[in-house]
Amino acid sequence: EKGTPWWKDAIVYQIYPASFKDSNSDGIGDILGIISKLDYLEVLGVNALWICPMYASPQVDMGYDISDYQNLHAPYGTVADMEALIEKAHIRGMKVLLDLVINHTSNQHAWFKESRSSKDNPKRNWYIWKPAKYDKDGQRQPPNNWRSNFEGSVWEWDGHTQEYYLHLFAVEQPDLNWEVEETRRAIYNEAMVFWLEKGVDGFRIDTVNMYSKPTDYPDAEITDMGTVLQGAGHLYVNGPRMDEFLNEMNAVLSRYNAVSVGECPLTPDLARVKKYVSAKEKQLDMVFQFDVVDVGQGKSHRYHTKPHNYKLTELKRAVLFSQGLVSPESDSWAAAFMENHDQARSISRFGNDTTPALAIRSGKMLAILNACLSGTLFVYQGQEIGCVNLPKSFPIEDYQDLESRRYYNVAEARCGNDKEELAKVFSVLQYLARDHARSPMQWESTLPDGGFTGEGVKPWMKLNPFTTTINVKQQIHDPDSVLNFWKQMLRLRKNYSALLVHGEFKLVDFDNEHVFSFVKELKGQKALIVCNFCDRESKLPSVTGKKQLLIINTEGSKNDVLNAWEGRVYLLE
Ligand code: ISL
Ligand code: CA
Repeated sequence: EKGTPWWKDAIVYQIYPASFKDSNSDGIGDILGIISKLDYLEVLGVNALWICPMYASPQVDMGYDISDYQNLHAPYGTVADMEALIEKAHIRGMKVLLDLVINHTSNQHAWFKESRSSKDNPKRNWYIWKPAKYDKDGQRQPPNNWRSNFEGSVWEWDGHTQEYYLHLFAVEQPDLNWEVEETRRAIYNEAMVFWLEKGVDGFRIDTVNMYSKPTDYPDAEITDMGTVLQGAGHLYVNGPRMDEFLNEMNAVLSRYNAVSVGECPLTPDLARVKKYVSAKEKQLDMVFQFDVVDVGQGKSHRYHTKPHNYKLTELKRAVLFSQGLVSPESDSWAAAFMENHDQARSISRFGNDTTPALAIRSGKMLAILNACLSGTLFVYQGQEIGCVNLPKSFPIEDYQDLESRRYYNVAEARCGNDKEELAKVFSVLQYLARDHARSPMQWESTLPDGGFTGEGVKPWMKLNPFTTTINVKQQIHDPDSVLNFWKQMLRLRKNYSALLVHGEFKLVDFDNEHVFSFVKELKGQKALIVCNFCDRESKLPSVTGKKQLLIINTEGSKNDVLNAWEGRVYLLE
């Protein structure tokens, strides 16, 4: 439709630079590697890229700890390589989004080095410093009981200046102080304008709802017994000055007509989400809500759960929540996704990865579900070939993510000799760890390189051993592959974009715990989507009217009976 911004119909492919493609056989993915795969991405049918942090960084948190916004992590390449990538993507009509990480920097950033150098340094208040508290025994205590996202307190003691600084994530990721206008201006200029001037089309904005903290830093109520530190996310997200900060940032973005996708954890409040993404509010174009990816995760801590511990109706309710943002009457917009670099593989979570045949079938069914959701669609690298989680035989020593490792270490200390308890902890990581998404892209069947790096070269993280059976090379010429099914689905999404991208989403037969069915509707046009989330056959829900089958992921011999993990899309007349 005329006047619709490009990003509404975009299909965005998320790239994790370390693990996408290594062009020079040092075992680490790089920008030239991405350039070498633009053909592949174009043929797949994506028309925008989101590149995870490629900036200079000590890599404590895989680049989400930035030490210089205007340089690249040397193994990834140079600023000139980025300019080449932007240019080459644009020639193909592909947009480029970068990851904007501005809630915190690395502790190696020049700003933090200055800030920590003395209490009267002009940049002292660019970060959040607080004096110690002392308990009744005169012991030094941090200002409050908040637990960081990567275990331990959010407060780190600095012996040099005798104060604590705040880090909601790792110790090496000190939080910037957004209360200071000079700091905000520096962020906009150094992290945003620099890259906007180079032609990037927008940003995925990391932890966008954490900039405005409650200035009194209250203790969190105790919900996690047995530990002093408490999850406090609900206290530091969506704080009092968020609207103001985002309006200010939006003014910078709109000078360049750039799109914004804010990462928005811990926000189950629809009114708050609507305000973030309503066009007239001039805050963000869309946000990543966590409702879908949080399904099956623990409430007080994401890993305090059991594998496959959720009901299909929970997944439906989560999908409905963000789908409700898209309708012809509203000026808000949604982002649809089931995977990213922080989540395990969707087939292993919501499909069935226990046999290759079921993994393929459920992977195609999830492609149907994803590609029929309204809003802007995001696909994570490897999702298009049906990647599954690392196998059970993949040892904890080969997991690389600091979140997994720290969580496991804490558990190991707690469990002592209780090997059974520790095995339970590991089973949750085998199901949910961020590592499952981060092992290198499976281009070919050969190990250890998987076509990701030079033949026989050891990659920075071990490949998923399933690369021998799940890889691009085998799928690209196989008409029945998951890859070719995704291509078909993306084509279908483009051909029926009014319905599939912009249509109104309505659940059908909500209480059904086996079949996920919904109707998409726009201006009298209607589509019906059914997905059987079940190892057994299920009945096709009855919907009145004539149905024309557009696509199915199985032979589909039986009309009103769905095979295990079967998905179908119908046009309704
Ligand atoms: O992934 C999560 C839990 O394991 C989330 O809580 C995640 O930490 C949160 O969504 C913020 O994520 C983003 O910022 C982090 C970084 O580690 C993640 O990779 C990034 O997506 C800190 O910058
Ligand atoms: Ca390399």
